[in-house]
Amino acid sequence: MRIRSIFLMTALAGFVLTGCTDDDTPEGFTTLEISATQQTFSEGDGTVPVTFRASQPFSNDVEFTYEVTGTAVAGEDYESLSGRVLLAAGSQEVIQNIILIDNDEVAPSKEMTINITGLSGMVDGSYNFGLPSSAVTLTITDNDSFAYENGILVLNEGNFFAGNASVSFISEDLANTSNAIFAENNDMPLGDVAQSMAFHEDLAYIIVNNSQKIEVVNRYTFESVATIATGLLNPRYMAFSNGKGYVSNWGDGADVLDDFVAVIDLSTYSVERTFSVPEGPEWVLANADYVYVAHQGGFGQNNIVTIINTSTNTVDSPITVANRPNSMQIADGYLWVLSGGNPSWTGDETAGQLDKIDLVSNTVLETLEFAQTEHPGFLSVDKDTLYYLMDGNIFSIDVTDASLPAAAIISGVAFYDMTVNNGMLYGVDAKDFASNGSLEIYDLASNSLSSSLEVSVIPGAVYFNGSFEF
Ligand SMILES: [Ca+2]
Ligand SMILES: [Ca+2]
Ligand SMILES: [Ca+2]
Repeated sequence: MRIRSIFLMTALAGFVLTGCTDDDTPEGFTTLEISATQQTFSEGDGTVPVTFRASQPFSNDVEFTYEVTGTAVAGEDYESLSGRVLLAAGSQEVIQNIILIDNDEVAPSKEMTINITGLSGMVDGSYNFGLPSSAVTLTITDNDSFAYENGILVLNEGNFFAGNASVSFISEDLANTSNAIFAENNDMPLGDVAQSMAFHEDLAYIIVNNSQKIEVVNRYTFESVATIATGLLNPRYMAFSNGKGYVSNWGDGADVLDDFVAVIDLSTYSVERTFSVPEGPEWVLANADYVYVAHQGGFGQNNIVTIINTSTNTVDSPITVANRPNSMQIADGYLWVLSGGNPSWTGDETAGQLDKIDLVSNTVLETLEFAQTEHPGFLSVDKDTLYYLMDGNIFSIDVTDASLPAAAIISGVAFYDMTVNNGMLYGVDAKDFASNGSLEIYDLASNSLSSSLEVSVIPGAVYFNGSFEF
């Protein structure tokens, strides 16, 4: 608005001085113009030349006067300017250098508009200044990023009762690994047994199972935002629906009747209510108004997926799958639930199973059964392909396949967890569960190992930030 009113005043002044009504820049007028070589610069570009030009020279030194407006701040985004630049006698042009400041802060793009306000110091005759009043707007883009903005996050469980859970960050080019980024940025340890991590907007929610808490951090800086330490008991996994968090809790592992899902108010970072659910709620997944809770069974066995309707705040009838549902994914517009079946040590060994479930009616559409001694886990998805781990082998199945694959795509891995992301498979190897584990990255185009990186004690889950998010 300000620029426009100056423009209008200049126009009126021009009219009064000359009485001319039919031409923007009639004969005898002097025009003043400002221009830059381009419109957009990075804050790291250094010096940006801006050219001030008069349509005629003057017989003595004169000065352009100008003002700078916009979101860019003098002294922070560019070195302060005097608002005047000398045009030497006989010259028509002068360059004013704008020195951009390359700071370390992550910030949105800034704009600076340089507007000529006049010309002063003419001693030789009078001049009529014509239109238009000239301004140039520069956009200054940021060149900084948060420490963990682009890369891989590995959650390391740590040992039970050792309080040595941690988060590792691996840089975008895989060249640098920082272990313990939570402790590093918050001057306190993460806690005891980090079970899982969930993301909502710019925040990461780290579920620290045996500390009975959730640490909330900025996912790109890992600086603490809040700790949710009340109302949880053996928390496992978290998902988000209708602006709230849903956390599965075993309660007391020995009590089959006290299991629950805690609802987290994301503005106060507190448990606002709970839903009582059957034993052993584990993996949670949100879609539309539903939170699906897979009941692996805690220390026992269970075979259902509980559905919480987050718009009506009710628990709908559960979906029955096979024993020990351990992972869920959405692919091809359906919910896929992988059940491991009961392992042989239970004395009641049962087969694993993959169920395809309609996300609207919440009914099972298709079931693929494994053999009784086959116990798959870690269902992962990449586009229309599902992946799972079984007996140290990785299998893949297309969402349209009518039967389970006979052959593995990768063999002989020792993964404690895995996930697939953008054509790469990320498996974590907990080794001897005492020394540092590793992140093993496989290229799924060739099904071959592409990188192996040391992380920390008992790596149990892999997540992605920024350019790694798909
Ligand atoms: Ca910078
Ligand atoms: Ca910056
Ligand atoms: Ca319980």
